[in-house]
Amino acid sequence: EWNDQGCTSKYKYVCQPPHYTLMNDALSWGDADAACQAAGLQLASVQSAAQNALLLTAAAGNTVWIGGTDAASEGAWVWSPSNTPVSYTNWNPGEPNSAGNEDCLQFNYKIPGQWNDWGCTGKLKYGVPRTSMTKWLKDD
Ligand code: MMA
Ligand code: CA
Repeated sequence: EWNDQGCTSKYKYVCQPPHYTLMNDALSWGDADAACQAAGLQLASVQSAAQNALLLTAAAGNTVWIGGTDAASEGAWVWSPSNTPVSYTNWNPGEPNSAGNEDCLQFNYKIPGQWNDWGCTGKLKYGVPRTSMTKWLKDD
C-alpha cells in the first residue's frame, strides 16, 4: 500500500526499464518484433550511451536484433513499435550502409555494443526491456 511521504526522506528506489533481457530464440527481425508484441513487450530501444552499455551486458556476447528499422523510409531510422525517431546511435564506422538492402538494426556488430544495419530476414536472438513480469525474472 502507498503513503504520502516527505520527499527528502532517503529510500532505495526503483528505475523503470529499460533494463534489458536477452530472448534466446533466434528469429528474423519481423518475427522478433511480433514475438515481443505478442508477449506485451517490445524490441529494445536505446536512448543513451548508458542504456547501450546495459544492453551490451544483457546481450552476453550475442549479436542481437533491437527495435530500430528504416524499412518504411530508407535512412529514416525509427524504433518499433512507437515509430519514434532513433536519436542516440552507436553505428560501427561506415554503417548504416544498406549493403544490398538492409533495414533492421543489428547490435554487437564487429565491436562490442556497436550497431549495423542488416537484412531483416537474418535470424538473431533479440533484446527487450526487462519488465516487472516474473516470467522474465527467472534468471535473477
Ligand atoms: C558487411 C558490411 C555490413 C553488412 C554486412 C552484411 C560483413 O559486413 O557491408 O555493413 O551489413 O556485410 O552481411
Ligand atoms: Ca550494414
